[in-house]
Amino acid sequence: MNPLPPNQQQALVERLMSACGGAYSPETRRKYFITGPQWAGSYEGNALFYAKTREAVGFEDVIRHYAEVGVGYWCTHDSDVIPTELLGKDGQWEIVEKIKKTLAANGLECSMVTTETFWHAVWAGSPAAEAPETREYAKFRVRNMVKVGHELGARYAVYWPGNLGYYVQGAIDEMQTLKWYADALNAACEIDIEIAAKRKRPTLKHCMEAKPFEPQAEILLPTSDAMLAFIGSGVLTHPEMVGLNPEYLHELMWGGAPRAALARALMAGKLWHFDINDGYRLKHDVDIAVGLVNPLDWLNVLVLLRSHGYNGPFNLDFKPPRTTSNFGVWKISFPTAVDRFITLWEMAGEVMSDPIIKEATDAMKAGGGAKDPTDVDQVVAANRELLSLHELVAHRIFQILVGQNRGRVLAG
Ligand code: GLT
Ligand code: MN
Ligand code: MN
Repeated sequence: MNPLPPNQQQALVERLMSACGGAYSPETRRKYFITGPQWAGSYEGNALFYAKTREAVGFEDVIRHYAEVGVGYWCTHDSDVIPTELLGKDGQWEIVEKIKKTLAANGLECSMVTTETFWHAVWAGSPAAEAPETREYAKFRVRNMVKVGHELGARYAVYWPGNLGYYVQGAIDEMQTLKWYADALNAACEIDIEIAAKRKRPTLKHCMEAKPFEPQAEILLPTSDAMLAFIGSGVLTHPEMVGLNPEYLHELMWGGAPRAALARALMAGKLWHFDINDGYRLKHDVDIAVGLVNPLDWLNVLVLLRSHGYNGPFNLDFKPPRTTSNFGVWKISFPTAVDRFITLWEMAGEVMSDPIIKEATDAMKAGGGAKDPTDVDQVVAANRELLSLHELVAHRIFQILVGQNRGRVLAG
């Protein structure tokens, strides 16, 4: 093949994307509660060991591109769109007005707002640092974001505690730090109750997000389960207003089963928001797009969520790879992530109504009819053949994933 000059490369990308086929229309994509973060669309490809590979894009472009792709909802950190120095000042409200106009012009809604409490130098000692002024500043930031959230029409607020942890041991008292962190969440909930009453809107759903390894060496609330314990520990003044935003990869990173973590959150009635992406166990936060690493597990995740009526947002919290250009972010990264999600969601419906899986599951639930359940040999014998169906169900789900249930046959 001859080298392809740069001015012909976008055409190639477009031709190969359309050759892929299988794309949903923007109208179809908008029917799902899929949300697009400002920080994902504007990610410039930089990280600890990486320079930027893409140009900066502002919220006007990000929102317009999401609209073109068919992502109907947008979310943001405060400092993604408002310079830190302007937060809470008049200049903030001018920007918020522009955001409202841009959302309306593109037919998007703001689903969620989140407070950045990890990036700026002020958070070096965490949002629950020793100095009272740092903690007052943290309260100011979360309260301010609740106000902005109501103004933008958001229904959710997310909190990733970021630096809540330590590098060196003994420098912080874990109990004290957790109580101080609770003070910030309490401040957010209390102002939310006031604003919601004035505006005759429901209060926001305040969702905590855990990440096990970064950015501190040791993390005080590393998993969704740790956060459930924190919510139920008595330190929150409004625990009923606080739930979870688990991220698929963050549960996988510590070696957990994301499905089981989600099930525990569902059992607690706290699965309110869900960051969708993919990656590898026991590695850093690679934020790969949904379904590119673990499609079979993702299919099963969506069976679980569909079976138990999850109706919150699916937030595209992935990072378009730094090998992808600004053009590729909107031509490849977002449309393909959305389409894999929709495909897996619809496939989950196939799993749920598949007659083979249904019959196998019903048979296992009915059991073998042992007359005496205190007779261990009888119980084992009664289920011996039925339990082979576990493996058959797993195989059937694989067949659904690759289309064999619809007659796709390879070779032979
Ligand atoms: C940060 C983190 C994400 C969180 C964001 C929400 S911040 O990018 O890595 O997983 O969802 O604050
Ligand atoms: Mn996330
Ligand atoms: Mn992540």
